[in-house]
Amino acid sequence: MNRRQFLGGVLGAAAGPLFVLHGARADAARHPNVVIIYGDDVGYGDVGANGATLIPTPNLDRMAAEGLRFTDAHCAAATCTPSRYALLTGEMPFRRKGTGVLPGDARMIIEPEQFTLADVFQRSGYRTGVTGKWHLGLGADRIDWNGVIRPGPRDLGFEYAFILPATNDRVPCVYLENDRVVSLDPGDPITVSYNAPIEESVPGTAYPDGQVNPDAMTYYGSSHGHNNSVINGIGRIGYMKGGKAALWDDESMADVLVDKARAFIAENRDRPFFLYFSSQDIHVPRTPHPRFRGRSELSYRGDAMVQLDWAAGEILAAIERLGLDNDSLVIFSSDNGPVYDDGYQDGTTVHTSTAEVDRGHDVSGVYRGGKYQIYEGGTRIPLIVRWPGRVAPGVSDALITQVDFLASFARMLGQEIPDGAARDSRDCLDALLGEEAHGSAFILEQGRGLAVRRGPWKYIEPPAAMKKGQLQSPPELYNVETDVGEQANVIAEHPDIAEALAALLTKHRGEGLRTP
Ligand SMILES: [Ca+2]
Repeated sequence: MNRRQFLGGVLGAAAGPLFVLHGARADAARHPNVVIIYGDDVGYGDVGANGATLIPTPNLDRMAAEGLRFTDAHCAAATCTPSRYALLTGEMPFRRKGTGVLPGDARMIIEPEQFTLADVFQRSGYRTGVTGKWHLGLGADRIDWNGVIRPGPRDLGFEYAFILPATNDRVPCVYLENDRVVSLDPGDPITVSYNAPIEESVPGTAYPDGQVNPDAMTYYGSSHGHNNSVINGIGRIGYMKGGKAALWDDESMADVLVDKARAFIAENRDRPFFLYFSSQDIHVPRTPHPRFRGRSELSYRGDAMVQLDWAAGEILAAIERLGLDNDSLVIFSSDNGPVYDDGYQDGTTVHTSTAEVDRGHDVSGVYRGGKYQIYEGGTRIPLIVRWPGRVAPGVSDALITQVDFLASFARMLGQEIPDGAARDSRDCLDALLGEEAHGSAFILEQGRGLAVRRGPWKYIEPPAAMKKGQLQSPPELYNVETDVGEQANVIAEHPDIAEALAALLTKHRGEGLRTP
């Protein structure tokens, strides 16, 4: 028994009676299953229920009609790795060095000792699993892709893990199931490099180098930065050798992940489970299965969204088929705001992040900007909560951030958060379940710099200059109720409000948001 298992046992036993769900029916037989269907780079405006008209998302629309749809929900940060770090740890990523977008061979950035969202469930007797994109690093040092790869998700409270190590545009392009590469031929060992091409003398199948041989990128070309090893005709970030039998097939990735999710749900039908279904859709390279091609009017990006909608529908159907509908709280959300061209010539006609609309489709809806940016489009993402018989259908304008999920589910399950852990996670369970309309009094948003939202106001601090001598952008203040598109910086008119919000931001740069 390692330290983690020991702690789990002690804390689990100390938590006392399991069912202390706020307002729950006294005859409730069990904790609800919790499934987070996590889209990747899905914008507020990519979902039909939020206004998309050129991408059909019937399953998500049904989920919204049967559940609670949020209009002011946020991921913690405007890019993948930091946002996912916050979701799982309840800590704002700016507090920890090394939580930027990670290369595919990075060491794990969550320490095994850290308390996680998965721990909340595991310590409450849940079966816990993750299927899909990980992108939080693996291992403690240099990764040997040919052996057992730990620490990993199974050291963070997930019993079962079937993952992409990083992203679908980064090597190695293989699945890991419970700490090992799936279908690896030991005679074709995997080597990964993020610095330079791998030398010929290194054993293992060689793949074309997209910079030397651009014709090898037959699926579609790179528009920027995706031209190292070419796998399945698609240029990737980083170099790999070996592992030919283990390579994933991009176009069947959604099918594979849905199959794993369905199996996990079926295996655990008799006890509460937590599933973090972390889809690769609609991150680049967007490679929807051929049966989804042409289903939207927006080429690969739109079709990948149709595929994600299908995946959400399959998961809901699996839950319904097992008779678990009323026992399952299902969340749909996204890890950060949307992006058009993100490195491939995949039919997206918008190539700059400042343009808002592609062929009549505005990925972030009425909000400004998208992925990477501090404006609302960077972090204001779709959030739907569906729990039939428990969460009344409707629309909520509550201010919500995913960093609060950990404390919210901890309260739902009567779990104590250990001292010093999850220090930015505040309990927003009542808002999540639609029993409270306002949500958090204020939240932080993270892009390159930080912003704070309180009431109608949003203050954006001037980000630190990237280079010496670079022009510092001025601070900004918006009224996001009257100016939802953040067009008019009114800082000159309201210096007092800006000052108060700047002080709030400074205070919480130093201390956690969950002050005792
Ligand atoms: Ca993302």
